[in-house]
Amino acid sequence: MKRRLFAVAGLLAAVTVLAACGGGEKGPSATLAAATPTSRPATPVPTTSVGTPTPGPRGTPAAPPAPEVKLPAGFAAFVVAENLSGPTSIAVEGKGKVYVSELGGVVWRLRDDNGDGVFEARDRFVEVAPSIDGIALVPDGSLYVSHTGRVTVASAASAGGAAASVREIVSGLPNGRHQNNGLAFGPDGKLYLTNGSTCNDCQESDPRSATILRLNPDGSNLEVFAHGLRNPYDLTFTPDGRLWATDNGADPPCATIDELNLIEEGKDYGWPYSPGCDALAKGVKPVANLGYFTSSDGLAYYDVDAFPAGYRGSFFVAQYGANSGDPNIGKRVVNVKVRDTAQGPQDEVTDFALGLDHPLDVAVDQDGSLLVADFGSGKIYRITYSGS
Ligand SMILES: [Ca+2]
Ligand SMILES: [Ca+2]
Ligand SMILES: [Ca+2]
Repeated sequence: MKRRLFAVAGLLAAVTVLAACGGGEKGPSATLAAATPTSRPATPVPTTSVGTPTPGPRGTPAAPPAPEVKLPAGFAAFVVAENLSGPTSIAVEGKGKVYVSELGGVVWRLRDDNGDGVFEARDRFVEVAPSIDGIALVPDGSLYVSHTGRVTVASAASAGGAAASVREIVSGLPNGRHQNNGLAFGPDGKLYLTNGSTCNDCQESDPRSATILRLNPDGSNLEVFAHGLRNPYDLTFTPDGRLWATDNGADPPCATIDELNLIEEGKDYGWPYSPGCDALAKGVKPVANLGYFTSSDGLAYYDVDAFPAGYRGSFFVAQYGANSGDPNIGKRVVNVKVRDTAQGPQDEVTDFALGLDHPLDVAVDQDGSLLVADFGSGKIYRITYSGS
């Protein structure tokens, strides 16, 4: 394990700070955690997602339970894939197939061919230039890959499991301390892409920095959809057509909270926050306060009923954690319930899965279980609910 982590660290050093961000960059030192995350598209966009989850069998995976993961009563976690080198993002295809990206540039297509809930096989689907921080599937089986400054499309897997062809549709996006991360298709058929700031706290010169971008699926007509987002990481549409995104708050000296935001066209989400360092002082206020230095990254909307009723219509957020190493910050998955009121969306954030080692993405699988990509351990966990 350590050896593999060192390998990842070496890779990250090579990729430099371009990868840094989402997360772990919150502390003062440029450690492995600092140079890591940045991630993920998610899930249930009914009109566009191949992997739109539907309720299904709720069997327990044929894997040993993972007691290190602490969950609410009735839930259990299982390791269903491992030995991944810094998994950053998950996209569910369905029928036992899941794509997982590694920071270094490889995307694997994990297969559960015997339907026991464990991915016992994997195909090397495609390799692109590092660092991958988001992937999204479209119904024809093509996979959109977000990696430093670029978006690459890999067409559906051939018989051997590899992508049949690869083409780059976007290049030259501004990047630096952060880069382009998660991506998702909207109900309008457009591609939405997060693009982080080039710095911790500065005035950007390129209007595409610190934004959510919108573009055509072929890469044309790229435009700024929303701005003032320091490092928007993952985003997802809910069935009502609204767009939501996580955003990583600033490091000291202008430390600000991580956020869940409701993203609307043309709106300013407030960053940079100095002078004053108040994330609530200007721009659209966040829907949820996800805490200081948590590196709130991967985002999934839970719209099925395999979990108890209270979870339907809520969000799960993977919190990578602080690069200060403080185990009490992040390193967990939180659940965010959002309720619409006359005063706007009101939130309730609660811990869901503790004991993780730098989780970066979450995705709802076809059977309603929750998959977690744990960057630090190189594992994919499946979280199920049995009620007992
Ligand atoms: Ca995601
Ligand atoms: Ca299996
Ligand atoms: Ca904000």
